[in-house]
Amino acid sequence: MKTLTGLLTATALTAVASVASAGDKWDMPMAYSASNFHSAVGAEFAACVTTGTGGDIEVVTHPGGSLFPGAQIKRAIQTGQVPIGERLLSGHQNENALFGFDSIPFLATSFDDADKLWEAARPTITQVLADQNLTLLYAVPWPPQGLYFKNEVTSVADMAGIKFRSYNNATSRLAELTGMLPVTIEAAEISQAFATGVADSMVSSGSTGYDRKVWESLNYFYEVDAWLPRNYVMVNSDVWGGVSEANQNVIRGCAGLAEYTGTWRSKEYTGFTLQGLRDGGMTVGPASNQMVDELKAIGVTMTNEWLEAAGDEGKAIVDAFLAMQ
Ligand code: PCA
Repeated sequence: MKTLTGLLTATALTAVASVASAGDKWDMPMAYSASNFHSAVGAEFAACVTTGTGGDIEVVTHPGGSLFPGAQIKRAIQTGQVPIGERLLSGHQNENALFGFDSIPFLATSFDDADKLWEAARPTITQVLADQNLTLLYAVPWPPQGLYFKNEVTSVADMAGIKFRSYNNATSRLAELTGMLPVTIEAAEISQAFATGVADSMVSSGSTGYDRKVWESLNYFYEVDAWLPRNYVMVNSDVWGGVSEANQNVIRGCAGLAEYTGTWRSKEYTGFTLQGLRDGGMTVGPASNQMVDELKAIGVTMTNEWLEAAGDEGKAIVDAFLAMQ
C-alpha cells in the first residue's frame, strides 16, 4: 500500500513537473470574453512575463472559457492541469465561506472601499489559497454590481417569481431573499440564456452586460452599487516553486502592475459600459429609494449569514476593513 501511494505521488509530481518544464509555455485559462478588460489585463500581464523573463516563461492567455469554463479553472490550476489561470473566487464560497468576502451586499460599494476590503482580506485569502497549493499573484475588481431586468422594477415585490441568472452563492441567495428563482450560468453563456428565456434578470456589472450585448433581451439596468467582486490570478505552487528567484521577482512585478492597471481600467470601463448599455437601448439609472432600502435590509441579513459561515477569520476581515473607515 505504501509503495502504491509512493508511486502515485511520484506520478503526480512528474505530471506537475512536466507542466512546469513545458516552460516554458504557461497556458492561462480565463473565463471572460477576450474584449473584457480583465482579459486585456491578463494579456498585458502575459506579455510582461514573457518579455521580462527573456522568454524563459511564455504565458499564453485563453479567454472566454475556451480552455476551461470558469467553474473548473481553480481546480485545473490546483491539480497542475494548467500552471496558471484566473477565477472569480467568490464562485467557490461553498468550499470556503472566506472566498465570498468580496460579494457581501453593501459592505464595500465603491472602488476605494473595495480596495480597503481587499487590503484587509489579502493575508487571509493568500493563506487559504496557499493551503490549496495555489500562489496568489494579483486580483482585479469588477465594476460595481447592479440589477438587470427585462421589465421595469421599482420594489423587491416586483421581483417575485422572476428567473434570475446567478454567478455564485451570494447571488443565488440574493435571488432567494428577493423571491426570484436563481439559475447559475457562466458569463460566457448568458446572451443565449437571456435570448431563450432561461433567465430574465441578473446582478452584475455594466461591463458584463455590455460584453454580452444583453440589450438584445433585457431593458433595464439599475445602478445599485451593491459590491465589487474580484477576479484572482493564481499559479500552481509546485510550478511556482520551480521558478528561479529572478523570474519570480519579474512575475511579481508584472502582477503588481496588472493589479494597478486592472483597477484603473475597471474604473474607466464603468462609465463606458453603462453608456454602451444606453446606446444599446437600455434604460440605465439609479434604483428607486424603496428598492435600495429593501435591498439594504437584505444586505444586512446576508452580512450576518456570511459572518456566521466565515467564523473568526471572516469577522477579523470585516473588523479590519471597518477600522480603515
Ligand atoms: N461580471 C461577472 C462577475 C461579476 C461581474 O461584474 C459575471 O457576471 O459573471
